[in-house]
Amino acid sequence: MKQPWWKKATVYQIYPKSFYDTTGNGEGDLQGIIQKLDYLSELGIDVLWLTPIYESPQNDNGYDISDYYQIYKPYGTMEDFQLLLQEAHKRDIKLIMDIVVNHTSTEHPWFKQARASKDNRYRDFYIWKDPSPDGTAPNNWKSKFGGSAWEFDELTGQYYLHLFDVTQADLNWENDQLRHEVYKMMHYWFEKGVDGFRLDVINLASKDQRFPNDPTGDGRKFYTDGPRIHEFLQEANQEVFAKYEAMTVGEMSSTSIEDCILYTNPERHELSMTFNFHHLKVDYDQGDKWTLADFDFIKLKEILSTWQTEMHRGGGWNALFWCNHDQPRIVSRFGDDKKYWKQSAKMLATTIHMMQGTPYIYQGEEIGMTNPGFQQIEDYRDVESLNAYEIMKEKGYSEERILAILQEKSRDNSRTPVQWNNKANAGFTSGTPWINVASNYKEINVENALNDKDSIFYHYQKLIQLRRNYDIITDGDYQLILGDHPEIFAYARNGKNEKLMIINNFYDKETCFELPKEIDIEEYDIQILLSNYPDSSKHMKRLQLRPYESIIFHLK
Ligand code: TEU
Repeated sequence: MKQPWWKKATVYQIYPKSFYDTTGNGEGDLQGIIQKLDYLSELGIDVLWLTPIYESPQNDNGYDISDYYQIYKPYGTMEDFQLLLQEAHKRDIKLIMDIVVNHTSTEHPWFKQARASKDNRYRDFYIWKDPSPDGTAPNNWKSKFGGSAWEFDELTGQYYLHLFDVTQADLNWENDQLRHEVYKMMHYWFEKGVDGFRLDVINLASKDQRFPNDPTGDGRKFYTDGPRIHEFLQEANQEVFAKYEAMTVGEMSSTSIEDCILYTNPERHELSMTFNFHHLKVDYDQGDKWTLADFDFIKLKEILSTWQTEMHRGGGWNALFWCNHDQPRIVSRFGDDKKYWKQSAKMLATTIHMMQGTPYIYQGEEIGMTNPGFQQIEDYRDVESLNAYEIMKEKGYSEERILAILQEKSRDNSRTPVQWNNKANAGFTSGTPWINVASNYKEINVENALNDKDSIFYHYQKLIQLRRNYDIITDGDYQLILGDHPEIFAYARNGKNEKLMIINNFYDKETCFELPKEIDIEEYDIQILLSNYPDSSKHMKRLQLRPYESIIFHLK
């Protein structure tokens, strides 16, 4: 069977607001992306994922859509978009759009209509409920951005559901007409020539219609991977995705492996692949994001390995990633953004890129951008961070403690402008950037990366090439090695007559790797494909690994 094209692809995520500004208004734009396509070509990526560029009041930077058919004006026009698509395709780069259909902005005309009266024909496009008998919200479900998930609307005396911000009202996927409006909109973008979609929190679209109270939780078990979600995705696939050679990646919040196998096994005709976030919760204390904790390295290995093995077994497909616009920068998080900045950024890249799945690089990751370390609340822009700030204040946390938590956890950590060069505003804009540039831009920037043959950029470039040249990266079995080792993340990828061994030191001190006896390497020739030190040893049986040392061996 012919393999779908996206199995050997590497995706690059663009957060347009922070990518490159050509107008001087302080926000990036579509022309800015066009101007940087040659740079992205040089990196070697196959697909661009654009986070939402539609008309939006931007309360959640575009994840609150008020018109699915228009481009957000500060980003440019539909002509700019068409040109971007054309220029990307010219360079053999595909483009996928971010589709947000769990909710719309409350500024969307559907919601404005729905809100107007109980018998409006759009009323049922959203989720409205009467107050509880005691006058409070219909149930205790919580918004992911803090507080209740229900908002009372005076005019009609009912509450509407919002799993995110109060300006992001959840759509009612039980309504056939709504679903068909969604499919119609998806066709519109495919007809324009896009190559697929990233579907925002799509596994939250089907709610338990009893809307029960959740005495021991926040409600998520009643809408995560909900009762009809697989049916809805099969319908979307049949109505839309199957008609194009589309790549679809579902963003799955708090999902399970069992469900992700169902979402992505090709026989099910749902999606191409899924994002899950379990490996990025290993630095949460008691499951709470707004805490400071070291990351649990053993757990990290366990989670990533289980997803590797189980998805493979079940015929599913993983999206591989460390970074996106919701996550702090990985080099600041599981690496060392000071002394071993370069080594640790490369090590982290190798660890994730040699797994089975489709890897994603988030803008700036390829040059080792770090968290900005903002010092005051005024520097933050993100609705989630600003809400969390208020909630922590109410809990009585000191200003100092809150700022320390935000410095590690805020989504704004990844949203600072791409650092292009060492000039004003890192060359991102000639105006005032919508969010401050990280102060290390004089050292960490694209220009420096391109001028340094040993840069993180060229390491990513090589990883992308390796994936293209070695089928075993796409097809091989995954095997965790020395799972209990407190410093080393090692795994093998096993093919028919060959093997890859990926050996990574996750810490800033030397450690020793000893090859377990049961792994027989005698019959193979050993070659190093990539390492982050110039002189790594080929003596795989016993390796003295330097801080953050990372080596890919090919055995044939
Ligand atoms: O994120 C969904 C999501 O649940 C998270 O990754 C979220 O940022 C996290 O739970 C907060 O702690 C998606 C988008 O990626 C995000 O930017 C949007 O804000 C969100 O959906 C709502 O559309």
